[in-house]
Formats: sequence, structure tokens, C-alpha cells
Amino acid sequence: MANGMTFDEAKHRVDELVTLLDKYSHQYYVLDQPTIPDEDYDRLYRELVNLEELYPTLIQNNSPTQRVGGTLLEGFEKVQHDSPMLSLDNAFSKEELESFDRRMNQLIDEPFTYHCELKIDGLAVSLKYEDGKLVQAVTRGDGTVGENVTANVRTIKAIPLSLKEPLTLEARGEIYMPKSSFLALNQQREEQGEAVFANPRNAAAGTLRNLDPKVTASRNLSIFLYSLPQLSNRDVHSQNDALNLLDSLGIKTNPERQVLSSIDEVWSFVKEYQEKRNSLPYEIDGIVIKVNELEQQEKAGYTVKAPRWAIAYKFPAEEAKTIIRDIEWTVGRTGVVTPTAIMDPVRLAGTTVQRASLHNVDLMKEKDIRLFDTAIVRKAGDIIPEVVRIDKELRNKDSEPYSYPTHCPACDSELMHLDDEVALRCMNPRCSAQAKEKLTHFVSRNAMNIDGVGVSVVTQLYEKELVKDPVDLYFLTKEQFLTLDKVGDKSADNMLKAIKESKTNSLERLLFGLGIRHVGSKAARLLAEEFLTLEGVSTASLEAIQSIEGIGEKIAESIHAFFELEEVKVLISKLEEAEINLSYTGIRKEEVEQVDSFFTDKTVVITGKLEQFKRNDLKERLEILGAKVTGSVSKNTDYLIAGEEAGSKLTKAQELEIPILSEADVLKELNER
Ligand code: 1X8
Repeated sequence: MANGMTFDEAKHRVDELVTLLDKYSHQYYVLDQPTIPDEDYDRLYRELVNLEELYPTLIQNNSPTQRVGGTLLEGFEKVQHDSPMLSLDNAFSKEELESFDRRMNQLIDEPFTYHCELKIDGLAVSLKYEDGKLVQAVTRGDGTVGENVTANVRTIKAIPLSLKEPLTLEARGEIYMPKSSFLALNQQREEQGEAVFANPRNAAAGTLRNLDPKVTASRNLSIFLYSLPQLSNRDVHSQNDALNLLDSLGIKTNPERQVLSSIDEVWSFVKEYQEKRNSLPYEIDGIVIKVNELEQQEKAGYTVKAPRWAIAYKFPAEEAKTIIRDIEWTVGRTGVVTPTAIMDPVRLAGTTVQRASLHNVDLMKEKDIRLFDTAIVRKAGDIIPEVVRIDKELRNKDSEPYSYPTHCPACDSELMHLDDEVALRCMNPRCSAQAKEKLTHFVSRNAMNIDGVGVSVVTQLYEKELVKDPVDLYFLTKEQFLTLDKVGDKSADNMLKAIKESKTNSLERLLFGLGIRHVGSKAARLLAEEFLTLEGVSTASLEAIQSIEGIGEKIAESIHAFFELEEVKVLISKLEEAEINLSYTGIRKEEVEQVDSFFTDKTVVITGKLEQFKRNDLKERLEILGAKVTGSVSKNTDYLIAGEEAGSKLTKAQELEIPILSEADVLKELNER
């Protein structure tokens, strides 16, 4: 066999890898406590992919590689819940909570406690496991019948495909989108001229009900489970026991929960989380209070709509009123022009707010937003202030509809409102605002990563006409840098050095940096890995681009159209002239298999300050030779590469009698290839 393993050995290794990857995934996504570096995870994952390619019969349905299926869904099948997914009665004040407490004391004649949990602002789902394997996921729907969203739910990493014990059970909980993912998604959509989601809950719902599971996989959803409607005959006597059981099975529950014995304590819990609400990484809209003991829950019973033994305290929505003084229009890298309201400062959910996003013209028109209107503002995702609506009663009688810009605020060329877009767009390829944004993007960390060249430098370079397009950066002289404001001898040298170093970046950074529409850093990487050179990418056929796993029609068309442009052809010859590396220098599958060197199949740790190498470059070179570069020294380490001032890793390697290599040793081995 190609990798020298027998079928039985491969089978054994596949089992081992699935278990290991499950364990690391649980630590990362459920417990929020990663124990191994991402690259180690990726390496094990790739090993599994390779084995599964060689032996397709070994692919297990619960393998982490099988989270995303290949095909588009045609729709969602309707599924009836085994028992209805009920809603909760609401309480909006301390008095209403006290009245709930009196009801419970009337209905229950024995001592009981309350279990307090956060009310997650997401969407409810039911998960079914059979013999420990995830078999079905269904949305709440109308409570009786929901939609089968199993294919999408399988892509959510916080949801285990296998439990730690082979149990058959149903668990219910809330799928949500973390605030940070919501912000990133909306920012990206705004930039692309697409409609933004109003809040994380809508974003989560739109993501979960997408017909392409790849879309769900690409957006970061998570989950908290909070109920086991049909309990197994285990030792579960309370809600607290149920959640502990879920924890022990590897199912994610929310850690912010407490058993409390009086309604006064419940009220303190409510107040505490009303304060903490803005600092949680996900949105909550209240607190759920449940009778903790299952026996006492049964005594309190149910109405047709909701359990009598639970109530949801809803936080008051934080909104503020203020006056819109001005509307600012900003041009993004792709020419999308977005409006921001400038308002009288107002306190809102913990901060003073003076600017609020109006998202796009279509939404502004829908809300009929005008200058000097009184706006009700809120924080979407608890972070970004936005105008929810206008108080029209407070509107001045001689107020006039807002006159929307017809020309670009930066270059004055006519703005377009394309048919399939909600945004206004400046179409001028030479627009100064777009050019500055493009430059800023080019130097940014995930693109060419040119340290020290930030917005202020880029703006000055552009305004002094020293730089028109990103490639001009490579022809700058020290004298030119010294003409800029706040740039001294040292920072000029540093910037020149950073620019020079970026010339050797691997192709995917350049591809991302060029700012091709719809091409994010992930697509850029896929392109670079597939075509290996800029020449390869630029001459690839539409079909060839589209056949890459992970690249859809929209991205492929955009790439193909980009390289057809005359000005892009000019740009490419300029890139060559600047001697910028135009090839992929990352790891290639074929390369790893072909070489046989000192480092092949060795586990290596790098520590201390390196003089001869950039740490990442060295790591990449070793990986190309088939070494595994890890972060910590153990008995499995074959070599420690130690630079200056090496510390505890060096000591540990000495203790374990692991061979230690200097940079000179490494250079020698690399040169002997
Ligand atoms: C809805 C929710 C519940 C919980 C958290 N978030 C929700 N949105 C919880 O119990 N921790 S319970 C619930 C319901 O029963 N409808």
C-alpha cells in the first residue's frame, strides 16, 4: 500500500484519529480550552483525510471529515416532535417574578429550589442521538412540527457527532451566533453590498436554514443545550443533574447557571446578569427560572402552551433617543458607499454613542430617515449602534425627505444602485477613497502583512502621489518615506524592511491582498494551493477554478473576470518587475511524499531566538521535508532546534536526552539536500 500500512493498521489508525480529533474538538469548541495548537489538529485531520482517501470503506459517518456533505439541499423536510417544544411564560418585573414564586409555593407542597439559566437569544432545536450517534436535528418550528436541519447542524463543531457513551436520547437547546462572528459576517456583507442581518438571532436562523450546508459550515454557529425532555433512567432527579449529565456526555451546556433557594436570590442572579450581559460573547435576552427538582416540576404541571414550573424574565430592551445631525457616506474598498448617522451623544448599554450605522440606502429609505429626526438607537449584537426607527411624531413639520448622494463623496463620479444590491456603489476604478482602502487592505495582516505601514502612512503616500496602486510600494525610496509626517529615520528603515520582506510571501497573501471581489483569505489559499503560481491562477479556465472544492460559482466568476481586465495585466507585469514572489511556497501534498531527508517523519520543536531564519519560514521548510513541528517537548520529540536564550524547553529536552540542534546544524542539514 502507498503509505506502507496494512488495511487493519489503517482501520486502527482511523479509529484512533476519529477519537483523538473528537477529543480535541470537544476541548476547543465545548469546553473553550484548547489543549493542542491548531496546526497539530490540522495535521491529524489531514492524516485522516489521506487515509480515508486511500481506504474509502473506512469512512465513518461520525468522522470529523464528514460534517459537511457534498450536495445542496432541496428544502427541509417537516418532522413532528416526539413531545411538543413548548414556549415559556414571560415576566417583565420583580413583582411578576414574586407572583410566579407564590404560584409555585401553592402548587408544590414540599421544599424545592430554583435553577437559574441564561436565556440565549438564538433559535431552539432538538437533537436526537441513537446509540450515541447524532441522527437528527430539527428546528422548533411551531412547537409541534419543525424542519429537519440535520445536514446543517452536523457542520456545527460544538455539536458532537458521537456522545461519550452510546446512549439514545433527545436533547434540546439553543443555536446561536457569537457576537464576534455576527459582526464579522455583517461587515463582510456590508462590504459586498449585501443586506446585513438585523441581529445575531436572525443571522443564526438565516445560516441554519440555508440550503447549502457549506454556507452553514463557513459561518461560526454554536449551541447551548438545556433540556433532556425524555430522561433516560439514569440518576437524574433535577434540572441540575440533567445538565451535569449533558456535560459528562460531551454536550455543550452554558456554565453560567445556579441552584438558588429563594426568589430574592433569583432576583440577585437576574440583576447580576443584567449587568454582565454586555460583556458576554453571545446575546442573551433574559433569565430562565425553572423549578429544579423533577418531581416538583410534575406537581406544578403544564398548560397547553408552557410548563407552569418555569418562567422567562425578559430584560428591558436597551434603547435610547437622540437627534441625527448629519449623515456621513464612506467609500469602501470595493466601492460600496455606506451611510453613518452622526448624532447628539447619548448613553446606551454601557457606552456613549454618537455614530450609528444606517447600513445602506434601501434600509434608510424604508425607515424614511431624515436630517434632524429623532432616532431610536439600539446596539445590534450589543456592540454596533444602529438606528432602529424614527419617532415621526417628533419630526419637524417642514422636514424634507433626505436627498441621497448621487455622486461619490471622494471622486465625484456618479453612484450606481445595481439591481441585485441594497447599496450605492462608486464604479470608478480610479476613485481615491477606494484606492486608499485597497492599499490599506494590501498591507493588512492577513494580506501582505507589511508591518508599520498603516492607514496614516498609506493615506499620505497616496495623497502625495508617491503610490497609486499597491505595487508602487515596492519602488519607494527612503527619501520619499522621510517626506511623510511623523516618519523618522528608524521607522522609514523599518517600513522599507517590512516591504522588502513581504516580497517573499507565499502567493495566497498576494491573491488576498489584491482585493478581488468575493475572494477572502480562505479562497485565496485554495487558489494558490491548486494553481501554484499567479500565472496559473490568471490563466485558469472558469471550469478549472469552479472545480476547486470550496470555491463556488460567484467567486469563480469574479476571479476569472478580474484577470481578464487590461489594467490587471499591467499590474501583473509590474509585480514581476518588482520581483515579488508569485508562487505558492506553502506545503504541497506531493512534496511531502517525495522527499526523504534528515527531517522526514521527525517530530521537531523550535525554541529560542533565531538569527538565521524567520521562525515560520523554518517551520514551513521543515514541514515541506515531512517533519512535524510541534509546540512542546515530550518523549516523542526527535529534535529540539534551539536558538539564543532558549528556556524551559531546552531544559526539558536535556532531561529527556533529546538531541539538540543549533541553527548552524539545521542549515547544514538543509543545504545537504
Ligand atoms: C428557551 C430558552 C431556554 C433556555 C435558554 N434560552 C432559551 N432561549 C434555558 O432553559 N436555559 S428554555 C426555552 C424554552 O423552553 N422555550
